[in-house]
Amino acid sequence: MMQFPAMRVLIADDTVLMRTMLSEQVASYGHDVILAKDGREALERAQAEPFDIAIIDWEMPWLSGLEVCWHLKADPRTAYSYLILMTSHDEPFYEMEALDAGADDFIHKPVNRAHLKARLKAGGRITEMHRLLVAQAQTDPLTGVANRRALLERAGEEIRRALRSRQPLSLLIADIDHFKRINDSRGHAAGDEALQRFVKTLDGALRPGDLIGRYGGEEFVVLLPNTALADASAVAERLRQRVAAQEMGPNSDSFRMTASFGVAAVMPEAPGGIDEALRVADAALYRAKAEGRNRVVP
Ligand code: GH3
Ligand code: MG
Ligand code: MG
Ligand code: MG
Ligand code: MG
Repeated sequence: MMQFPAMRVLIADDTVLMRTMLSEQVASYGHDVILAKDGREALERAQAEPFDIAIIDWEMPWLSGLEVCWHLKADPRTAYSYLILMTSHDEPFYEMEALDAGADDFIHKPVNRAHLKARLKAGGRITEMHRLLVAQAQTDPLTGVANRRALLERAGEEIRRALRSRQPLSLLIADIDHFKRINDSRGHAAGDEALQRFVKTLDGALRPGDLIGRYGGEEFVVLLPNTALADASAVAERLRQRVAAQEMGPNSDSFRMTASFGVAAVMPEAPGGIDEALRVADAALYRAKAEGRNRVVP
């Protein structure tokens, strides 16, 4: 049975023997290992792929383990990774220096297996807590989809990906029609349930790479990678029909709900980026409402 979460562990040491020994032990617990043969490579690997824990040798050519710790703690992408500095020095001064440089823990060489295991376990607790906080900070608690902040972050990533792959990227805004009436006539709890059902309906009609985010109260944005404007409008139309056909509430008190959709291209048509695309989609949504709701306007 696994004793801590599966983690990505970066191991930086300038001796092959040490790297081999450490990586064998770490991998035996089910973790993924990333190897670096010196401090410079450790930073390169850390920037290229995120990791949860690093075991860093102090004495290495080019860049010492102490300097690696400084750099990793100064970079927001790795600032909360768990760093274990490793050295054969055993005076208390070194331990102090290590913690001061940003190391979270310290281990003596030669490395005792039980000590390393215990330290990985401590790092595993921090890793779990960090993952939980990141997930909570990105998720809308009512519906489980990305919150506005995470949505905008992901939009930035999707724009970069679309640029690299020269693929189109579109988005749509979906806004439930007369949602206030549902709250007013059936109560806020029923309104909450309707929001959850709405998201499930959208989710069930989208592709795995599409991303739903809660943009406002009863407004959701869907990012559609590899999708040009015309196809995005077709997606929105499919969502509109699914929502309108969905039976809501218990059988005795069933009702239906409709939504209006504004659609816009993000890439390559909107050089103003995500803000511009959201503005265009919002204007389209406004027209969809004005023209009678329960419709898609590109
Ligand atoms: P329209 O067709 O023009 O979009 O009308 P609407 O009633 O849907 O729009 P309006 O913006 O006037 O009202 C949105 C309502 O959504 C008001 C707000 O109380 C409700 N709402 C926002 N967030 C939540 C939520 O988390 N739970 C519930 N139950 N209601 C919410
Ligand atoms: Mg060394
Ligand atoms: Mg409104
Ligand atoms: Mg609405
Ligand atoms: Mg609204």
